[in-house]
Order: sequence, then C-alpha cells, then structure tokens
Amino acid sequence: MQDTTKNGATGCGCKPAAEPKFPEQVTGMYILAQALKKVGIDTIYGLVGIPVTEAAYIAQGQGIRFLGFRHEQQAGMAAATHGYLTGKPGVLLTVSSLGFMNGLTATANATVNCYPMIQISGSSEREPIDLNQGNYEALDQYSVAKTVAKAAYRVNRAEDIPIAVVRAYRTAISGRPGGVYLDITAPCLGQIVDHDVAEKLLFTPVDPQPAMVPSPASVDRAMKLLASAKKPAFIFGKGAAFAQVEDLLTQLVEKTGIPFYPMSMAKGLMPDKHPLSALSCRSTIMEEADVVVLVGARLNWLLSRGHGKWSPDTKFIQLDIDPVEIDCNRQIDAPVVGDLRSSLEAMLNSLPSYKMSMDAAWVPGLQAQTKVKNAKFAERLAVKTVPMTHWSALSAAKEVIEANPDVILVNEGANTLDDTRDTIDMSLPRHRVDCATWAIMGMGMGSAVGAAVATGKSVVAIEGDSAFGFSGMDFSTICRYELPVTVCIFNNGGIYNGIGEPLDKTTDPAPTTLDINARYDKLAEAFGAKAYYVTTPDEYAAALKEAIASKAPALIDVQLAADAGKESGHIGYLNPASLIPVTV
Ligand code: ADP
Ligand code: TPW
Ligand code: MG
Repeated sequence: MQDTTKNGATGCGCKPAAEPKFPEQVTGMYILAQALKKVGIDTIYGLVGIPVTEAAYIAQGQGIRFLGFRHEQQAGMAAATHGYLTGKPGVLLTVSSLGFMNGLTATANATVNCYPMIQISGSSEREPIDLNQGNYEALDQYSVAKTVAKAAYRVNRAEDIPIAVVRAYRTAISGRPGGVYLDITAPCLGQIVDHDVAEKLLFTPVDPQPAMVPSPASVDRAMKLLASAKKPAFIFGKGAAFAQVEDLLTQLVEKTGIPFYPMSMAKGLMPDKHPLSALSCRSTIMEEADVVVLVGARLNWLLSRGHGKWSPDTKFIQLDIDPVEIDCNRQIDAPVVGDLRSSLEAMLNSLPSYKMSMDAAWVPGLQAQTKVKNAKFAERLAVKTVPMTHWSALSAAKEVIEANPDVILVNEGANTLDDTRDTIDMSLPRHRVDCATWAIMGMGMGSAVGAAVATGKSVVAIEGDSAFGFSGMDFSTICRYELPVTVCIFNNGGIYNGIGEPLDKTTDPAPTTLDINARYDKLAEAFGAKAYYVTTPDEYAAALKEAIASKAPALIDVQLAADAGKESGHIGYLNPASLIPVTV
C-alpha cells in the first residue's frame, strides 16, 4: 500500500505529537479516507487549506477522486448535484470558518431540495473556540450548521471517525434526503491511531437507505379515491426523479391513462412529448382536476401552496417519504407515506382491483389544449429576432439540445430559467438540474461539474448573465478537469434585462444593470476553452452543435438585446410592490 501518511502533519499548529510510523500507525485523515471508501464514496469536491489539505492529498492517494474548486459554494453545488443524480451522497470538503460558511450555503440548499450530500469541514480546536479566545479561523461551526443542515455531527477523536462517517451517510440518504454536516476538529484529523485498531473500526453500513413500505390501508384509500376521479392528474416532482422510479410511473400512467404534469426537474421522467403529458395545461389542472396525485412533489410555493388558482374542491393524494410533509399547506385526503418505489409498486399491484371512472372527454380536452398552446409557442419561436430575445436564442438551443437528448441541461436565471424550461422538451429522466426550490442564483458551474463528473455525460449550462456571475470563476474548474461542458451565457446586460433606469438623478447604473457589452467569451480564452460569440440564432445553433460534439469545455456568449426579458421573469407577482418613483 502506498504510504500516504507522510503528509500527515496538519500544518496548523495542530500537528500530531509525532509523525505516525506507517504502516503501524495512521492519522485521523487516513481513517477518514478509509471510512469514506467503506461507504462507497469515490469522489470529493472541495477547496483545501488548513486544516484539510493533507486530508485531500491522502484521499487522492487512497484512490478517491478529488476535484478542487475556486469557491466552496460551487464545490458544494457539485456535491449536491452528484448526490441527486446518483442517489448516493455527494461529499464536500471545506476548510474552517469562511470556507465552511461558503460551503454551508450549498448544504442548506441541498437540504431544502432534498439532495443527499455530506459537508465535511475541518474546524479549529475546541478549547479556544469555546472560550472565544481568537484562535486561527475559529468558529463554532457545528452550532451554525445545525440551523440549516438536515443534521450536524462533530468528531473529536480519530477513533470516532468511522462511526461518524456512517452516521452522516445514513442521515443524508435515508428518509427525506438532505445535507449533513460533519465537523472534524484539526487535532482529531492529525491524531495518531494504531493501524490495526483503526482497521477494526471501519465498516460498511447494512441497508443505509431502507425501503419504507406504506401501510396497505393508505394505499387502498388512495386507490379508491383515484378510481372515483373524473378528472385526475399526476404531478411528478424531483423526489420521483431522485428515487429513479420512471419505470413504475410509466406503467401507472399508461395503465390508467391518467395525464401527468412534471415539475421543472421532473421533466423527462416521462417524455415531455408523451401523449399523456399535460405540461401545457398547468392552469387547467389547478382549476379543474378533481383528484391530483403528488408524486415526490411538495405543495409548496411552486404549486401556489395548494391555494391561488387551485380549486377548493380538488382532492389530493400525496406520495412522500416524509410523514410531516402531509397537510403542510392544505388537507391531503389520501396520504401514502413510504418510499416511492414501494408506494408505486403497491399501487400498481392493487390496480387490477379498481375500476377507473375518468371522464372520456378529460384527456382529449387536455390534448386539444396542448395542441393549440404548442402551435402558438411554435409561432413565437419561429420569429428569429435579431438582436436576439430569449425566445429566438432558445429556438436555436431547442433544436440542438433536443437532437442531443442525453445531454444534461443545467439552467439558472430569471427569464433565462423560465423560458428555457418552457421551450426545451426533455425526454430522459434526471437530465435537467436547475436552481430549484429556493430559486437561488449561483448553482450553475458547480452543478455542471457535478453532473459531468457523476454521470460522464455531456452538459450544457444555460445561464443568465447575472446568474453566471455568481459562479463564473468555476468555469476554470470545468477547464482544469477538461469536462464536456458547454456554458451558454444569455447576455441581456442585467438582472431581468439591461434597460433598468435609476429612479433618482444618480449617474450610477440602475440596480438591475450589468454589462451588455461584456465579452464573456474572452473568459473562456483565458482558460484555454473553446470560445464563441454569437449574435444570431443560426450562429448560436452552429456554435452549440460544434461545442457539444467537441466534448470539451466551451463557452458561448449569446448576445441578446438589452430589452429582452421582463422583471422577475414569471414570478413578478411575488415582488412586495411594483416600482414607485421616489425623489430624494
Ligand atoms: P418539486 O420541486 O419537483 O416539486 P420537491 O423538492 O418539492 O419537488 O419535493 C420532493 C419530495 O420528494 C419531498 O417532499 C421529499 O420528501 C420526497 N422524496 C424524496 N425522495 C423520496 C423517496 N425516495 N420516496 C418518497 N418521497 C421522496
Ligand atoms: C443568491 C435574485 C433572481 S433572478 C436573478 C437574481 C439576481 C438574476 C436574473 O438575471 P439573469 O437572467 O440571470 O441575467 P435574465 O435572463 O432574467 O436576465 N441572489 C441569489 N439568488 C437570487 N435568486 C437572487 C439574488 C435574483
Ligand atoms: Mg440577464
């Protein structure tokens, strides 16, 4: 075995009392790498420095892939996306204090989105933190993390590292997945343990993601309600994509003939172009469906929390692993609490005992509406406006991406998000990753790296110019690891657009204004990637096609008009007030 413990000193004033004598002795860092391998972790995303530099070197030396980033938030977004796409927790490694805080943003976001990930952070020694004595990068990280992570654990003794890693792993992946924080103090990372003692502490957990079978009574209640429905509909959420249940959903939809509506990241679980896809009929489902089956989708703000356009008479069946999600915003008439595979299997098994009573006109009505809406949409996309709008740019992206359906699409922005989601049809599951439940900006480059590394597939990231700014420097990470990622920046010169006008007499730019003349393609040149600057839909289509085919890092600056895009995209109604002229 390679002696990787020669890098065992932490370099932070927390060096082990003596250098470990390998192979008889090992450090906490060595145990950490071994413990991660035991639970099947093969990749770490992170950014090193005191006290975790050697931990990363040792992990790499032990055969774990380490991807180094320019900002911890992006490393965390990569870990979270890795977790979402593979179904196994992604791992983020951060340094203490600000590195930890930067990464914690991604851990919090993972928790909100139900992505499994583990943030491992070195922290400085406990005693001066607890007395607030001003030690190097001192912060009570564990207490901070507890407020936003699914759970937090702290390890103070190297012998506890194996059990702590297993606990973090189980917590991240079982029940409702989420982001788990694992704090390892610097002295613990450097602590020396006899190798044979350490070996005996390592183990692989048995059944870390146990099936959670729903009660037969809950399945029966749900099936009775579904069978009674005249205008039923399924709503698929990203919980179903995470649970990889597309096989069962396809059977249930096709056997019952009930239409389905996918939430943004559930697009592709069944093809958007499927005859039973009601993608264009969101309002009709809200207003008219009498029974709606939520499959791994929360009735949160993205579904108007069950109010607004929703008919007060609609009855809900909800399939979810988390019992406290039920009745969160509105009464759920038939909760089915269990893991989706078990719940859907139970429903499918009992299906022959029920006779559906769906109105014969319901699906044809939705299909007719879909046809009309699609025709209108196609008309809008056919106008190849130059300078480009989001729509004319997206007509080009649609053509190329739909011809490359196995490309994973990463997407963030406001108009850039909403219009891309509405324009580009997905046909494969887990091929769309976006800013999701919190609608945050700053997931793009990290998620693109995570998606490419976790799946080995090509990735296209469609980014608003503002959205890109949050993670842009990690384009260099895409380049350093030579990943097959094409980043498209929709430059309309601002947040929402580039025509904001200051309300007072300042000569400063408006709060929403960015750089309409910026040449983002020059950034790609700096890192040796393929660089394109496009001003027409045809140029964009040609560049995108070539970039995807190259399977190499590429960046396309997609020049839009400054007046392309409206404030807040589709969710302007959430602003507390519209702009009122203010004089100072
Ligand atoms: P969307 O934003 O696409 O509507 P959400 O993130 O709101 O999706 O909802 C995902 C839901 O899926 C969460 O309530 C979560 O508890 C649930 N979930 C995640 N994994 C599973 C699983 N394996 N089985 C059942 N439910 C799951
Ligand atoms: C972490 C607020 C929502 S959307 C957006 C911001 C800053 C950018 C929209 O502009 P973009 O797209 O990306 O250029 P487009 O096509 O509409 O012009 N900080 C965080 N998250 C959010 N959501 C914001 C700020 C916001
Ligand atoms: Mg913009």
